[in-house]
Amino acid sequence: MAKQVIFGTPYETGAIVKPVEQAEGLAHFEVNEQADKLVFRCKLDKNDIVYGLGEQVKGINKRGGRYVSYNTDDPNHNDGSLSLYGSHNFIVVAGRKPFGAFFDTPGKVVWDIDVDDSGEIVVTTDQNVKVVEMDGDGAYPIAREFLSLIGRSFIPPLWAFGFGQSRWGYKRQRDFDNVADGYRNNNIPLDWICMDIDYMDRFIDFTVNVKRFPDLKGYVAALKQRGIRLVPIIDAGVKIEPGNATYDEGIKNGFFCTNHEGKPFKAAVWPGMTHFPDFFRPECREWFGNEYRKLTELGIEGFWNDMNEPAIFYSEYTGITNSLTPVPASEQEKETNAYKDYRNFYHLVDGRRVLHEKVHNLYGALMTRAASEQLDKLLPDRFLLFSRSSYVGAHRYGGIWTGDNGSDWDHLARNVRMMPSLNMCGFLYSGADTGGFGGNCSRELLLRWLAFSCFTPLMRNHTAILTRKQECYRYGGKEDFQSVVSLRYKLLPYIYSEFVKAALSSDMYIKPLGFEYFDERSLAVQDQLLVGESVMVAPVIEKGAKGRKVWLPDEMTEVRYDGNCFTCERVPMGEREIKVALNEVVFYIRKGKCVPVCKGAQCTDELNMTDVVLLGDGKQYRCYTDDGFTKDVSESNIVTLSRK
Ligand code: MIG
Repeated sequence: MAKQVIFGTPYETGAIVKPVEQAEGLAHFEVNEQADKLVFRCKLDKNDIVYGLGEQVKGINKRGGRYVSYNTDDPNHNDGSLSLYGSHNFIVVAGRKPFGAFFDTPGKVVWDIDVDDSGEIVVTTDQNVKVVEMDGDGAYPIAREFLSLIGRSFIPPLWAFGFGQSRWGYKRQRDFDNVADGYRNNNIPLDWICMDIDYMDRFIDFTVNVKRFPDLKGYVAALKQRGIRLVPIIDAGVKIEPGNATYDEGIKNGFFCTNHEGKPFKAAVWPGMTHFPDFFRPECREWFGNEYRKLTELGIEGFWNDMNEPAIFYSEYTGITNSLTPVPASEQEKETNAYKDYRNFYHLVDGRRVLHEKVHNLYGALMTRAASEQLDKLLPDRFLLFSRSSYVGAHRYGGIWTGDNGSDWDHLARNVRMMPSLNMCGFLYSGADTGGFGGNCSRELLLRWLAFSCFTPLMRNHTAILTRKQECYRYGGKEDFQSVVSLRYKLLPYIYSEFVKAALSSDMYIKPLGFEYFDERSLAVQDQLLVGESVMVAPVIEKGAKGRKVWLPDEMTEVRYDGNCFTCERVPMGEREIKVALNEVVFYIRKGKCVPVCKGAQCTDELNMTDVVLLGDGKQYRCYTDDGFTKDVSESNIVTLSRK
């Protein structure tokens, strides 16, 4: 049962969609009201595990660190960083008396979780916050109750579960042809290619550089014939330039965030000086969302929203900021200039001027909502949409990627640990930049990362401008890449089914092992996960490793895919040392469960998802299938497959 206590007059974030009973006071936290903040304290038992916080660094178990919910563009983050691109204020304390807590505020929240073995959680917010507490029989049922409170996850079309290729630096049609040809000619499957900022006319949203794309509409159609979709980027800032239709209309209607004087606030991002749309206003969301029409009319069916923390290079007040000069971890507690800018502009919320800082964490989420609500009207079928910045609730409107990471093994490990936390907070359609954004990705790292991303709903290879070319076919020995990426397509009947079933039943798609196995090893493991109801993954995430140690909490079927066939072997409970070659992916099927696999294809349009074989020792599998794009996603599309 969930109960809530409201302190002050918090801004309604829209995160929770079900009615929650009011309580007299909090059951798990002691509250201390100070002049300008609220401090919540909760004692931890020695063995309590603290799960949650979505897009955050460190472990699946959050004990031993400070975390700050304050959406931040930090391309150089590491395990000492305090804030990333999204804020997901939900935790579950699992132990003798499990409970969950959601601190619902669009402002900053500071979490000190057993820092220096303090044995307590200290949560600091401003005076206005809604706190929802949930009791339950364990971490998993509590997380599921939370998911039911925040509403159904966004469900993209099937092609969005195919493999995507991206690079900041693709400019003209030729570059996209090269990617399409590179994948098709090398028989490595591909479903979509991202268009980064260079497709636009001088980085102006909703424009297309016609020199680079003389006939984008024709080109979109031609690529679609080959089973490849184009997914353009949209940035938050609108270029200040009379004649830019989006700017003109925004000015005419007063749709932009304002400065102290009530004039549109100016900040520089990629297009130069811009104004930020005031997504807090419904009429502004409708207007901005409708602008996507300029691209859907050309046949575009998917978008990614960027720079919506919002990221600011410099502003009319504060000069150069952190986006161009990253703040070293040691100095992160000092304020950056972007943070100062957040005190320099305002939103209009229900007719009242509200300082951005107070509602900061909702900005990107509301951009996603703006796009999603209108795309839903503009397009007959499901669409792909994912955002960089987010807050709980935005998961109903789109997915997220985890922002700028790096081409190193730490980031792969962090991706693994972050996935279950994101799922707890609603973000089922998520994933990291596979291969890493900053830096040069080695062949080995890319193959290992792809082998893990095979299981994340969003599977996209993305990298920054000036880094080593990171498309799979750029590396020697293409057979290894064919093997790993084709596994994704063979697994799609399972991945798609498990994703949709999780969305429809307020469930997680990726879980910590400790949500279903309660032995000491399973509760402690940080590099193995449960994927859907049948699979456990144990990815190789160590440089130079020929394999790894795997903890089996139960007897399972070990499945090895090497590009030719699946080899299955029953393996006993306990620790196991396995070898995994670079062309292989090894995963486990739980006792009594099965996984449907199909033949695979070069793209989802060509995939036959009904002709499947069941792996594992289970008798039956509940398989979700539809045409891949219908908006009518329902339980009635689930069929029970039985082993012949
Ligand atoms: O300031 O559009 O996170 O994925 O390639 C960088 C260029 C802006 C940041 C995104 C990244 C994207 C890049 N963008």
